This record gives sequence, C-alpha cells and structure tokens, in this order.
Amino acid sequence: MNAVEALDNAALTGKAIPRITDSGELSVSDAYEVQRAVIERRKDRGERLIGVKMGFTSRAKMVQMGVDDVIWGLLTDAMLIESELSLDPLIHPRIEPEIAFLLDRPVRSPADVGAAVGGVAVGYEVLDSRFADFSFSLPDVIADNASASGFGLGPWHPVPRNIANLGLSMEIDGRIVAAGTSAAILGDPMRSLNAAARLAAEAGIELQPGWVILAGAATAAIPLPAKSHVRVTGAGLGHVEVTTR
Ligand code: 0L1
Ligand code: MG
Repeated sequence: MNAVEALDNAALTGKAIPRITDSGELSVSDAYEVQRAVIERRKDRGERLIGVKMGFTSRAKMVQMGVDDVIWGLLTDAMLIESELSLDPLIHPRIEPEIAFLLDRPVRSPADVGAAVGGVAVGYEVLDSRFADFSFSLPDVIADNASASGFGLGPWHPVPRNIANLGLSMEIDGRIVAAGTSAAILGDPMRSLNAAARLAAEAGIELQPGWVILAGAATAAIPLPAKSHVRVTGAGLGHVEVTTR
C-alpha cells in the first residue's frame, strides 16, 4: 500500500499507521503532494474543499519541530462539525481553540487577502494524527494534512480593528482546561492569514469566497474524551460548543 492509501485508510478505519519516513525519505514538497492526493480521494467520495488550516502557528510548536515556518492542511465540508461528534473512528483525538476567518472574495494574490476577509469567529480544531503515538516528523505531518480531522465554528462577527490579543478559553464538562490569547498565533492571527495566502499562491490554489481559514491554536491541544461537552469562548466572539459520543 502506498502512503496516500495508507493515510486515507487510517482515517477511515481508525487504525494508526507507522510514520512514512520510517521506511524512506520524504521531502516537504513530496509530502504536500501526498496531502493533495489524499484530499483528491476524499473529493472522489463527494467531499468538497471549504478552506485551509494553518499549523505550527505558535513559536512553541515551531521550536518543538525544529522549523521556522508554518505548514497548512486542506479542509473539506465533511470535516465541519455541527454540535455533535462521534469519536469513532478517530484514533487519538485532541482539541484546540482557534481563531477562524471567513473569506467573502477570492484571493488571487497574497495582497488581496486583507480585503477578502468578511468575518472572524472563535472555533476549535479536532486533530487526529494518523500516525501511531501521535509521533511524526515534519514531512509526515504535512502528508497527513497537518493532523486535520474536524473543526467547528462559532458565529461570524465583523473583523475588529485589532485581533492580536483576544482571550480564548476552552472548557470540558464545565472545567477550564486551556486558556490563552490570539497572540499565540504568530503574534497576531492576521499574520497567519497572510501566511495562508502565501502558501496558497505557492501551491497554485486560489482561496475562494465562502472558504474558512483556521488561523491556528491559542493554546496546546488537549486530549478529547468521548461523552464530553466542550465549550470554546473567544472575547467578543461568543462561543462554540460540541458534544462528543
Ligand atoms: O493545527 C496545528 O497546529 C497542528 C499541526 C500538526 C501538528 C500536530 O498534530 O500537533
Ligand atoms: Mg490547529
């Protein structure tokens, strides 16, 4: 089985796989090709692209991985979580509070991105590495769509003039499990938005109206238990909730 099939099957069956780089070299550009090919398989099953997610947007995660730039993954409509999430067949899900942007115009060049944003929301991302023990190298995690599994969004708001220091908190079953600020996202989530536009231009992907940009996490990701209720709140942005089964 090749890496594309292996990653796709792991997500479908909930069975973790060994790291791709355990059995050979994988460059970053080849890893992005694997990522795109896995998404093509999802599109062949009827899913459609609805946005992108930015990863390694905190200095702590960059240092941990020994990298100095962000990565990205692609979001499909099947990844959008409404109010309930079944953890079957996820492998070892984690959840993190995010800032999300909504585009209302296409982004044909990185210079367009500021004017293309129509809204901002508090959100969350469910991460689920397809690799055993949530252990990977940089090319592995890029090939694995930056561990993207699902995401949820609160209500959209007009973009405030300054979103560089919004408080975010995440509760599980009424207990605060993580708290941070949007400053953890590259110092200002607008930087992550600009990075998304740059990576899109490099990849030859036009960011579309209606697409969501998950800008990055305000705190570390927390293991997501079954039969729990999660509430993520962003200052001035309201909240978003999900119940797991
Ligand atoms: O969204 C993120 O920043 C995560 C990127 C992938 C690494 C991980 O799974 O923690
Ligand atoms: Mg994330």
